[in-house]
Amino acid sequence: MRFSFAIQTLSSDIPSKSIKKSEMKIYGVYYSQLIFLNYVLEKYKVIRKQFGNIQPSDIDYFKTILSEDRVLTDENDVLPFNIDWIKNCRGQSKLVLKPKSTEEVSRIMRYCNEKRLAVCPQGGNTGLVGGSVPVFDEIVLSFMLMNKIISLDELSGALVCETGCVLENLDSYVRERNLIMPLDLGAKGSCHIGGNVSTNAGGLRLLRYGNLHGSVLGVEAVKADGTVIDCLKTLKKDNTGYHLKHLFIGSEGTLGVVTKVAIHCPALPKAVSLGFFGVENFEIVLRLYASAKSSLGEILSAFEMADNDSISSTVQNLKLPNPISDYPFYVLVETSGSDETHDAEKLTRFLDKEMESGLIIDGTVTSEPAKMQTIWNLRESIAGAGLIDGYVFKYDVSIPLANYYSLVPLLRQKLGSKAIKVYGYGHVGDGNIHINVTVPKYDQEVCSMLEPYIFEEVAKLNGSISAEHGVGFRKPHYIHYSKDVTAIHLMKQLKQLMDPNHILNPYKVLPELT
Ligand code: FAD
Ligand code: 2HG
Ligand code: ZN
Repeated sequence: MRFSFAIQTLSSDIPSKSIKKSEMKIYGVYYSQLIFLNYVLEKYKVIRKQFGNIQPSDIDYFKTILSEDRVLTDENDVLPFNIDWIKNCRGQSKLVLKPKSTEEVSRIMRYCNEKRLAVCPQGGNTGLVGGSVPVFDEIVLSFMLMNKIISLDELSGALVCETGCVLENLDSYVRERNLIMPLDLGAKGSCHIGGNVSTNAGGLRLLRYGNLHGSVLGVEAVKADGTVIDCLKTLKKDNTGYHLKHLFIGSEGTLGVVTKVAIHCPALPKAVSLGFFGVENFEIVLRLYASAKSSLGEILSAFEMADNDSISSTVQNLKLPNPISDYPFYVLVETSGSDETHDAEKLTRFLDKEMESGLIIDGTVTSEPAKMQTIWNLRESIAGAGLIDGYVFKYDVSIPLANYYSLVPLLRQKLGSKAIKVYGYGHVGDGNIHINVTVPKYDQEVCSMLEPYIFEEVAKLNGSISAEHGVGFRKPHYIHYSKDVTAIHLMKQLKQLMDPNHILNPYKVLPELT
């Protein structure tokens, strides 16, 4: 089992009512240090739309649907739901609702639609593009209490569960029954399956099991007007008309609220081995990928890379061990199969061959769970390590492999001493690189040097400005770098059809709707 990145849960950090604001901590950071987040609206120059304002009578109505303890209005209780994981976005919501059933979600949505009250659906709040937190006073609809497993067909692997189940809990549950979840990510200890579906999360197993458009068998969702859409099938094949479930996969809470998920869980691999290698340059990373695909074939389950700054920052900032010495680039290769001796031998043969060829300078191969965990933990912790430096500009792009790493040196040159570090790491097997730029604190000048420059460069290279984290609040005005005007128009028409009052997750995904 891999470690989770140590993300504090929302509830553990919620301050008690008696505590002074200056002493309050959100995600382990003092409130006073979060004051800069007040500037989020100024930073992004967004204007509140003509939604209704929450009245005391609305709160009273919600209390008739939910028990009183599931209607949060106290400023201290609501604050953590307003702040995103990278502390870039801070909303101003005054109300958090915690439904326990689809019926409650439906009644809430019907009422909000009638009153034109805007809603921000929130899962584990680990999203990295500001989509999970309100911008103004949208009502936060939190799914943390919708966390029941409904059924598991151990033969077909079809798992049906409520939207707020934490990914890691689901993985532990199905592992006990010789299955695994088809996705895995560093945020697994906190993210919800509904959040994963709503973002079409990728992660570390995508190379092997494909993306959620393939693994999700069905969803139940609630439309903006409260209508429950039942597409909760567990069949692998069902060609009766339009595949509506896909509308909810990756639409980031703008087309509907996902309330239940049916997902296909593959068989638990009997043998897993992991290699961690040091190499001289990025060209070699690509040559190793080609070689791994051909030598390891069907047992290759992950091929990840990280540059030196990614690993050294993580080692230094989080005091984690690096099992090998210092190298310009690192490659992580995982195999998953059914025969331990055969699979480990294959990986060792690959290592021997490529050490002899000179592509790999140093490396370690292991099948020991504790050692594999140490290596995965190092890789998964890169995302959070940069936050220790102050603030991180995060870009999540896919670029055809020949130019996969090309933006990192370009950005280093462009930013010079304005950045503490610029580093690149990611899912080579999926053509997805994460570029992180760390600075002491959020800086508008650095932001303007990065955006839209980075998106222009990605477009020139025929890439996508978001490979897995989505568009959220941070990128709607850049979506045209990856979507043609006709596609954006159709997306707007779909939004109009599904949510005519635009109350669901406003200011997110789509550029200005009017
Ligand atoms: P949230 O952050 O709460 O919400 C994300 C979006 O989905 C928001 O727009 C929200 O409105 C919407 N939403 C949430 N629940 C629902 C619902 N039930 N119905 C409708 N809309 C909803 N992402 C990857 O793809 N791959 C990775 O490898 C990866 N690694 C990560 C590692 C770390 C350490 C962190 C912090 C994040 C990582 N992420 C990764 C990003 C993030 O974890 C994923 O996007 C995840 O799927 C979000 O799930 P969540 O439950 O936290 O959703
Ligand atoms: C990962 O692959 C995540 O580690 C997070 O997608 C990437 O934080 C990031 O930039
Ligand atoms: Zn990723």
